[in-house]
Amino acid sequence: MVRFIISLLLLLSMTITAFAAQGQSVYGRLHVANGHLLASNGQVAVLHGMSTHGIQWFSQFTSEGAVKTLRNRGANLLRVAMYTAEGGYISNPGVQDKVFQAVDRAIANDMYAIIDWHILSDSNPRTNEQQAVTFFQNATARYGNNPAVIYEICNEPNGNVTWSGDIKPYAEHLIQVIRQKAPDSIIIVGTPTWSQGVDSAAADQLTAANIMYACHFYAGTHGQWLRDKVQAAENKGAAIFVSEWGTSAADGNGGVFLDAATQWLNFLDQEQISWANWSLCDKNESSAALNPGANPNGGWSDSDLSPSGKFVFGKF
Ligand code: DCB
Repeated sequence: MVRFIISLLLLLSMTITAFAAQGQSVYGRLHVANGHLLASNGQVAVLHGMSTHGIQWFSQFTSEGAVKTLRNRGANLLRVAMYTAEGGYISNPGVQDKVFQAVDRAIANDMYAIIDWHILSDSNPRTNEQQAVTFFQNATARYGNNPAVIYEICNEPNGNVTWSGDIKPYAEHLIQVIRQKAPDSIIIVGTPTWSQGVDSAAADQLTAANIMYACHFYAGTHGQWLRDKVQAAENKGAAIFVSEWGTSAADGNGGVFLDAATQWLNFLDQEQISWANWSLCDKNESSAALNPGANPNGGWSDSDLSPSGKFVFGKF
């Protein structure tokens, strides 16, 4: 009986160690090996957190108080989504200052930060490739090889865009740019069809080190068929990062689909795949984690959290 209880406790503490939100001070420099994201000590690192909505619209939810609250609720990851179109960097490059401010706050709170070049309506990453080069030169001039910073070079390629013809050559170019100042940082590469085409990336992988491939899902739209694709990609040695997912349908609204989301998170836990949820904002849409009018300075109680936010904040 005593032995049983001891082994139960041991199992419990192992589970907690495996899934607790360890900060950068514990995990240290991340690297990719054998299709997994690993901490500096070689154990699997699991990052759980939130993506901002478009930083050109919702930077107020990356205030010092907001980021601290996110950390206190257990997140160890903040993804900063900088749209390229829709009033983002292409028409307003000054928006990068909002990105850097948010990233600085994540680092100050012992979190990892993803800098996301959020292509969407500009579906092909090659469309604004030169601007991407400039932006990532700026970002790496500021953060370089900082172990807390992860570079995501193309959110969701979509439309008539292929892995081998468009995304892979774009990635090879941007990796070479980023590597000049950030030789070891993790780089996440988006995949075709709104980052669901992990199969085409896995079939024709990049040869650079410390590369991960994005899989994005929305629980009301994408189900078992996409988990099967992730599993198959992992079986080919591709490292997967769910850098964006929602409890809603793919348009960011509808639902929320919490049973389907639970199935997804169980799968991600089992595979020890890291994730960031869309999104940390108070927009009147079901994927938003905060209720409309939530305080930008953080300190949110459960009544400030939307049904999606309550669910997701309970999973960090
Ligand atoms: C992705 C985008 C993200 C988008 C969410 C939800 O797009 F990365 O930018 O966010 O998923 O659609 C939404 C916001 C809205 C905003 C809109 C446009 O929640 O408030 O108005 O962006 O800026 C996806 C993901 C998957 C699919 C389609 C889209 N899909 N999409 O599988 O069909 O068309 O935006």
